[in-house]
Amino acid sequence: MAPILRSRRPRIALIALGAAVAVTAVGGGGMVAAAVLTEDAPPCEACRGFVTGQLLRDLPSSVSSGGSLSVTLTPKTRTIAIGGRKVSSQTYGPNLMGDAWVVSPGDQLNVNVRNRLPVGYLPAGQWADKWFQPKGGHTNLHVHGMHVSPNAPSDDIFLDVPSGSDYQYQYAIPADHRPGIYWYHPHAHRYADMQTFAGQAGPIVVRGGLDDVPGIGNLRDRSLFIQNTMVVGNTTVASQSEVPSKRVIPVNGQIQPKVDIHPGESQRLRLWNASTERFLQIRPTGGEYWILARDGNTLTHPVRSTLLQMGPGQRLEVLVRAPRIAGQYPLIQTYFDQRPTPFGKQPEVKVATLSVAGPAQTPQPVPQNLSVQEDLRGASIAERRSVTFQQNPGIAEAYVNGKVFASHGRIKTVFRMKLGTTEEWILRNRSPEWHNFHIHINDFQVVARNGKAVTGQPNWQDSVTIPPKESVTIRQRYTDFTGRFVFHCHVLVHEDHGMMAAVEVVP
Ligand SMILES: [Cu+2]
Repeated sequence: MAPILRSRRPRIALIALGAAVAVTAVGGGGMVAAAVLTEDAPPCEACRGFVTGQLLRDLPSSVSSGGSLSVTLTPKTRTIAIGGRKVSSQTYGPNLMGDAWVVSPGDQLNVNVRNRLPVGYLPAGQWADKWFQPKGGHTNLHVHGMHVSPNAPSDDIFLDVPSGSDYQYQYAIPADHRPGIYWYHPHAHRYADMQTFAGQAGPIVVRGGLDDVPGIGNLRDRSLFIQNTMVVGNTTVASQSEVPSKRVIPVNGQIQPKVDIHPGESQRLRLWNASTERFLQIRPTGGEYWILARDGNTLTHPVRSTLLQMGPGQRLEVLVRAPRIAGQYPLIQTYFDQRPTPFGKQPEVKVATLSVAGPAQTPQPVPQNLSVQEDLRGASIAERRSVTFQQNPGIAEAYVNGKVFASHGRIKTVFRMKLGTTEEWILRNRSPEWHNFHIHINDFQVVARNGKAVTGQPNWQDSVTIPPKESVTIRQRYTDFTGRFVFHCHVLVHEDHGMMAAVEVVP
């Protein structure tokens, strides 16, 4: 997505220790300046009342063994800690995010969802309009980005798990599943936004891929599960109830944590944008960054980047090489103008800090060959289709090709794609606001933007940002699974207001 950068930049001051910056030789020919950096990070109005600046904690995880992983999720109201503050919210467990599930290709993943959400619950500030009638604590589960069957008891998001009931999901992960990072969250229509915003979300890691690349697999790896939420008093409130400057961007349930790293050290960062609506454009203020994978697709070659961009739902794996000078280097979410309302203006804010300290390490080369990717740019196209995202903010409706999802309770299947074929879709944003197209089960390759061909290495992802009035062309091949699933905007409040459509892969 195109960066929207405002002119204001934090000031970086080099403070020499003593009269001059002392330069010291380190092992292997690296040089390190014995100095500290300070950074003028933008103030964070929403961070007041939270503990900030703690060391990033590791994610609690559940790890498969012997070819299977069985876990239980119990969504309910409980008291959790966000940034050191005790808060009431509807979560899967004692943290703002659920445990990370670590699995391998070929594993069986079983998830017992025990829905204990309160019936008739609406978070403070949630509009009780026709979209959010307090009819009951409905939920279900989606494994975002995973290539698994869309049919129950696998990734069927049409399924309803009402409050008080249990459901056993069973996901057979194919033996050739792409290694990488994915996530899980509820997908019950009209409830996805409020439940995900409250903390019902968690990471999934499929082993392999980059783990086996020399120069990457041996690095210290860090997970940053980035969410958005808002606290008033001692409870989380609805996503739409206040302006963005009052919302926080928790990372692993912490506020503005520190990622500790040695001068010159390389680390592998796994980044999730598990927020319900934030378009992240994170600008590091120190170190060098290379994108290694996007949405569970390992790139063929790493791509050097000065801005880490992820629409809501997207993930990046990144190699960071720390600066050789010790200091605090904020990772800053740049100003973002998401839509033409006061709710759409999102201020610049620090998300985390790269905290560089300790003995210097000799910088290591970045591996250049990461994977082999399929390229659909030469494929024969069985069908061409058009998807248009539109809105009518006046009546809080959002549309795919002029229709709201489940109009009058009826779910219409808009496209039927033939198993094994390749299709090309043009995705258009006809509204003044950003959207993020996401489709379940099969990833796609972005082949053009605004009609201009995308060149270079194949660009595979499961979600793509579409700026206002722009278009994106994708190609997708339907493999392994028949059945019905959905595509939608991953700004979850748009999905809940109708910007979703059902499709089916047929034999
Ligand atoms: Cu949208």
